[in-house]
Amino acid sequence: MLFPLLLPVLAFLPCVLSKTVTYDFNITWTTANPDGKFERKVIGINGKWPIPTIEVDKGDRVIVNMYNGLGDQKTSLHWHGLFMNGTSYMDGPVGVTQCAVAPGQSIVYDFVVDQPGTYWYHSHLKGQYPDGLRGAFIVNDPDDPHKDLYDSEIVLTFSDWYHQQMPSLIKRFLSVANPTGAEPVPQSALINETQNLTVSVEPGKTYLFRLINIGAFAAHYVWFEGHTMQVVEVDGVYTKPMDAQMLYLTAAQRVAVLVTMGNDTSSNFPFMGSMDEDLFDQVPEGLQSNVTGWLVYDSRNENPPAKEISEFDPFDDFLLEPVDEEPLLENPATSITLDVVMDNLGDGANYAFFSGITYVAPKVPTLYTVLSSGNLSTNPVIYGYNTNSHILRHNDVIEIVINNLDPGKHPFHLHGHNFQVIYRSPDDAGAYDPTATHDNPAIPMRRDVVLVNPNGNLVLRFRADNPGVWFFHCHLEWHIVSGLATTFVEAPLQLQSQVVPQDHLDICTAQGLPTEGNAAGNKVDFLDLTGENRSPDPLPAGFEARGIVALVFSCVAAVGGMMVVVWYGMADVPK
Ligand SMILES: *[C@@H]1O[C@H](CO)[C@@H](O)[C@H](O)[C@H]1NC(C)=O
Ligand SMILES: *[C@@H]1O[C@H](CO)[C@@H](O)[C@H](O)[C@H]1NC(C)=O
Ligand SMILES: *[C@@H]1O[C@H](CO)[C@@H](O)[C@H](O)[C@H]1NC(C)=O
Ligand SMILES: *[C@@H]1O[C@H](CO)[C@@H](O)[C@H](O)[C@H]1NC(C)=O
Ligand SMILES: *[C@@H]1O[C@H](CO)[C@@H](O)[C@H](O)[C@H]1NC(C)=O
Ligand SMILES: *[C@@H]1O[C@H](CO)[C@@H](O)[C@H](O)[C@H]1NC(C)=O
Ligand SMILES: *[C@@H]1O[C@H](CO)[C@@H](O)[C@H](O)[C@H]1NC(C)=O
Ligand SMILES: [Cu+2]
Repeated sequence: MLFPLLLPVLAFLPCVLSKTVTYDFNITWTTANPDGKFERKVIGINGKWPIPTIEVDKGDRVIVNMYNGLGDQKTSLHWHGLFMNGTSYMDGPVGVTQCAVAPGQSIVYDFVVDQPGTYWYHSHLKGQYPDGLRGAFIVNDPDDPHKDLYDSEIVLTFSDWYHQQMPSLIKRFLSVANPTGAEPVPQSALINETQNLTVSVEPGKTYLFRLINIGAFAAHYVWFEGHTMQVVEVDGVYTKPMDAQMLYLTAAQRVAVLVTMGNDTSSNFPFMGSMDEDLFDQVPEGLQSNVTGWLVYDSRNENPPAKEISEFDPFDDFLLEPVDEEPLLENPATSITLDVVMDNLGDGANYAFFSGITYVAPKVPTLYTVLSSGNLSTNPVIYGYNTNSHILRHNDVIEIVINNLDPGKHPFHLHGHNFQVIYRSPDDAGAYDPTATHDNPAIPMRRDVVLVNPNGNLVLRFRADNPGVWFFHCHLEWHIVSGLATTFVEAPLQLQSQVVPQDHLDICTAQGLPTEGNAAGNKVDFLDLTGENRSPDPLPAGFEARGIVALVFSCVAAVGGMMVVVWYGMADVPK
């Protein structure tokens, strides 16, 4: 009897297979002590920390009902690496595609995941995620080209850990008391938000390890003692397998590797995350920058300490080739050059600049300005000076040239896309010379976070085939806080067919924030930016960071000197 009824259902089976996965997330404070040295408040979900892994199948629709139960901080969630194609308003960065969700407010994130592989999710409100709101997002794929090469998969997150909370660290970092812009150094390194993690393995089996750096600042050198890795995916892009003994995993990068276990169960093996101390201005005495986990072949074995290695010699991700063999994108219609510089502004704090502009969020999220500005949406002026907005024409090939005029390493991330990495200079090469001949790879590596070398340069390309407002920024949280970000307004006229859900707009309205108008909230005259958010004024001519350092130190010395005088004065004079 049921048979005729089932037939039409079977006809729709391919659609039926994509399911909807719903999560109810109450963002709440809890406490944790992941390095065993200091218990502190952390941002968890539903009273728990670490926060849950989101795991779905390719093609699934994901609905996250998020409630901000923090009481004292706003928040948001970003789905790192997912393109949000057609739903750019679900991307999550505050000031770019939405307002911050205030305590007591809710938001629904609702999107379809059409990419396979290894991602993560985190708060995208200035510097918040290192306080705990960071977790893995895994997309399983029945068509994984490497699926016959492994028996099962294991997710490992790598991160850095601060004992102090971000708001107090940021306040000190971005102040006249820190004129050189020295970034706070983490207290510990973590794997899976803990230390001394053990992973049970079976001899002879091959595992797919999904390695994710969910940290704030430190890149990790990663290796498995006595085992070779085979890289098969970076940032959601399947790659032809390549052997690697050691990886360099910057903040926000993901790498999936195949590791085959030996047959001998008589010993267990350490695997390591070692924070790149080059990133730290100064390495505090006694800092334990290494974190160890163990492949446990037999729980009766002891877990040996990691062997000291003589040098860090990581695998070069530039050599990878995507499985899909997407060819080099030729003849870019637009080339955008971004010069990275750190400098002081008039308030004495140290800021980060892309071509002379440090990012300051606008009064109206840039996406909402696009949607309320009609034909003026193609004029970058309306988005405000300090958003550093660039308009990309629909389907153009876009080239981004990054000249790192700074001695630091920076991992750059683009929302809404991955990009081809067509050139990366070694250290100290200076600015990119477009007139020189470069042998660009015929099939370039693609990913969504890439490292630029100290005082080096980098050339990226992508096609503007995803209308949206996409943030492009350094993924060191300290540098997003100090303004190393720019906004790509991609295909604004095509984007205007997207409709922001009412609950997103209500979040702004309930806080008295505008949802229409230019960066200054002016919806009458979009070209009048009076009242827009601006960075502090530049330093008076002739003032330099060194001057500020001298000034601060002489003040400190003067205050210190006076205190000594007072102290001596108050001490009893010995008879
Ligand atoms: C992990 O082991 C090391 C070495 O024994 C120890 O110093 C550290 O406190 C341990 N970490 C945790 C969180 O227990
Ligand atoms: C979220 O968690 C907080 C703290 O436990 C609780 O007071 C609040 O009622 C919860 N809200 C929702 C919507 O679950
Ligand atoms: C490590 O953490 C991930 C996600 O946070 C989890 O899926 C995985 O099972 C953990 N691995 C181990 C060995 O506990
Ligand atoms: C483990 O044993 C299998 C079957 O005997 C063999 O094919 C394989 O090469 C061995 N692996 C190692 C790492 O020795
Ligand atoms: C961390 O491991 C590296 C590589 O073996 C070693 O050079 C370094 O001394 C270790 N650091 C600490 C603090 O143990
Ligand atoms: C935008 O420009 C198009 C083409 O020039 C024109 O047809 C349309 O009326 C304009 N729309 C507005 C709102 O000005
Ligand atoms: C977005 O979707 C459009 C239309 O389906 C497609 O042509 C384009 O390649 C997609 N872009 C990205 C980045 O996924
Ligand atoms: Cu940076």
